[in-house]
Amino acid sequence: LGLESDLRRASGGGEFELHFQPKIDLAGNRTIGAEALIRWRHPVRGMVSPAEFIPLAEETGLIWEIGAWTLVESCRRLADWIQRDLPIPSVSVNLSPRQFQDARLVGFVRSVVESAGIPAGRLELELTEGAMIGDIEKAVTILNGLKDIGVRLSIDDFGTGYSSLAYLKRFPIDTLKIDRSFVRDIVKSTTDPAIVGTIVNLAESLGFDTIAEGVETQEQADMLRQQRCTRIQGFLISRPLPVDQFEAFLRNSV
Ligand code: G
Ligand code: G
Ligand code: NA
Ligand code: MN
Repeated sequence: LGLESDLRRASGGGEFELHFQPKIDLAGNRTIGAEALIRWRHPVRGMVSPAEFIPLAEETGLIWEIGAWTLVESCRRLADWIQRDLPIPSVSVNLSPRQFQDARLVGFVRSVVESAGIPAGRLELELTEGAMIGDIEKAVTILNGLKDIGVRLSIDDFGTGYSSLAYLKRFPIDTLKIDRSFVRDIVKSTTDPAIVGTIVNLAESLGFDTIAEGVETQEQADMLRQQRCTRIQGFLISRPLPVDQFEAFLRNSV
């Protein structure tokens, strides 16, 4: 309960910050984007993980305000990096299910992109399959509304949810993010390389890109490459970094 009232106070934004985790393409060894991940510097508890407070924010409805802050701040950062010529093609922002289903979403994303003055195609939104189950027609309508703005869309944690192939082909998305559970054991598993290969083939057939998340070792990266997944994100490349360290990463990577 204490955490809930603290979160209510923090939701204005003063105690939050964003860290950025690079996404790279092994093919050209280039940074293709970064995922914005929220951090809460609680005045007493110290750093509180989003794994702890995002579910609470969803339950209490505070997720709208927090998500709004994340989106505005991410776009503001991207605008600044573009203006300063830092080599960062895109920034992605996580949307939780309740944000996705909020009637204000499409209009809000449009206005934030316009205010920030960024090309819409350089913003990506990451959604989980869970956000889109239930009313599929409604989900498709929202996704089309977002696509009309020009933002890119990805399905996060792909392979752990419920999206059937019949639904997947109707989603106007760009990228499948292969869940880290398939990456974790890919070196030793007798099944996971085939699962990853199948997701890559499926994505190709449907016209989507793939990226693997949670890549921690070079061996995992090699196995992913064998399955024709060349885009990766994970501790092997970098942990999520505070802004100044992320900027240093970008400068060192060119
Ligand atoms: O950064 P970390 O791995 O600790 O994130 C834990 C969880 O919190 C992940 O599932 C991640 O997607 C989620 N998360 C991080 N930042 C945000 C955010 O800004 N909005 C939402 N909705 N989820 C986030
Ligand atoms: O749910 P989502 O995919 O958005 O989760 C992002 C979370 O994954 C962040 O909390 C981030 O810190 C974490 N993460 C990023 N890279 C790695 C990795 O290589 N290994 C592990 N275990 N977690 C990672
Ligand atoms: Na994500
Ligand atoms: Mn994920």
